[in-house]
Amino acid sequence: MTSLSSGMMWRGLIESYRAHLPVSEQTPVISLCEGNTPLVYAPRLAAHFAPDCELYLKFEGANPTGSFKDRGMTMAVSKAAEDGAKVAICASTGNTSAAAAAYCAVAGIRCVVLIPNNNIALGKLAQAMVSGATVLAIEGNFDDGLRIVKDLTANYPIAMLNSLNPYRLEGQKTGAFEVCDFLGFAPDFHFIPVGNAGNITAYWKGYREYHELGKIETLPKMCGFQAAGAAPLVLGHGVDAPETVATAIRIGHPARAEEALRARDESGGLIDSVTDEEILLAQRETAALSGIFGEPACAAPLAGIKKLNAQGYFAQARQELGRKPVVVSVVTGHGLKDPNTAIRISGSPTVVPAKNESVLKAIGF
Ligand code: AN7
Repeated sequence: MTSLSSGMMWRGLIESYRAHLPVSEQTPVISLCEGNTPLVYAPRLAAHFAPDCELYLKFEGANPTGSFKDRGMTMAVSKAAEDGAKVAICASTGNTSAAAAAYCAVAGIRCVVLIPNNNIALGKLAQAMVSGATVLAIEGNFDDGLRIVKDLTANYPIAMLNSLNPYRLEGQKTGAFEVCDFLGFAPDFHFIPVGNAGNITAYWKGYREYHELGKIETLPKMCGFQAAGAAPLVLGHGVDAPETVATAIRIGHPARAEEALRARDESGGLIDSVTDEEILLAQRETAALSGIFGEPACAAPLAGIKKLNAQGYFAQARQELGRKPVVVSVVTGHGLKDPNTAIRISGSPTVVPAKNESVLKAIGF
C-alpha cells in the first residue's frame, strides 16, 4: 500500500523508522499515521508531584486509536498482511482490541478479539465493535483469554496479535526513539505502567538500540508501576484473580514478566505498585495540573513518581547529577477511553439557571 502524502508530512512510524524495523520492500505498510506523539513538558505537575524532577509526559493518547497499542499494531498487522493472513486474533483488556480492530480494517483482515466480560472500559468496547471486529466477551479475565489465543494460533491459521508476537515490540520500541529524538538525549528515568509487560520490554529495547548506535550516551533507569491488586512482578508470583480500577492493567500473569524484570535490573530501575486510590487521585491531578487526560492505568507511574519523590528517590539522583533528573512518564492511553471512571471520580456539574446572575453567583463573583 502506498501513501499519498509526501514531503514533510508524517507518514507513520514504519516509514519514519524503517531502518530500525524488520520490514522490507515486500512488506505492505498498514498504517494510520501513528506515532510522532507529543512529549509534553509538565512544570506545574512536577511542582506538585516531584519538585526534584524535570517532568515530561509522552502522550500516547494522541495516537489514532488513542493508545500506544497502535505502534505495535502497525508492525504486527503489516507483517500478518505480508504473510497473507486472512484472520487475526488477540486477547485484550481493551486497547489492544481497539488497535487490532482498526489496523485489520485497514488491511482487510478479519479480526477476532477476546475481552473479559464486563471488565473493559466503555470507549474501548465501542472502538472494537464499530470497527467490525468479532468481539467475544469471555467469562474469564485477560490471562484466560491469552491462554486461548496461544492455543488457537498454535493450531490454526490465525495470526497472533498479542505482544507475544515480536513485531508488536518492534513497533512499540519506536516510542523510545521519539523520546530521544525530541529531547536530543535519553531521560534519566523512564516511568511506565506495567500490565502484560510488553511495553516496558519494548522501550528498553528501543533505548538500548539507540545507545548501541551512538545516538544517546546514557540509558534511563526503567521504573514500572503496577496496580496493587494486580502486581505479580512486585509480589514475585502470579495473581489468579487480579483486581484494579485500572482495567487496562488488570493482568495477573504477564507474558513478558522475565523481560520486564531484566529491563528493571539491567537499567538499575524498579518495579513497584500503587493503590487504586493513589491511581485515581494522580489521574485527576495530572489532568488538572498538566492538561493531559490519561486513562487510569497511565496514572500508576505518575502516582509512583509522587510516592518516590516523597521518599527522596529523586533528591538523591539530583545530588549525584548536579541538576534535576529528566523524567519521562508514558501516558499510554487517552482518558476518553474510560469516561465512566473519570466522571465517577470528578463529580457532576453544578446545574444553574441560564441567567448571568446565576452564573456569577455560582463562581463567587
Ligand atoms: C493504557 O489492551 O494489555 O505492560 O490488552 O492499555 O505492555 O501490557 C493493555 C495494556 C498500559 C500495559 N497502559 O502495557 C490490552 C493491554 C494502557 C494499556 C498497559 C496497557 P503492557
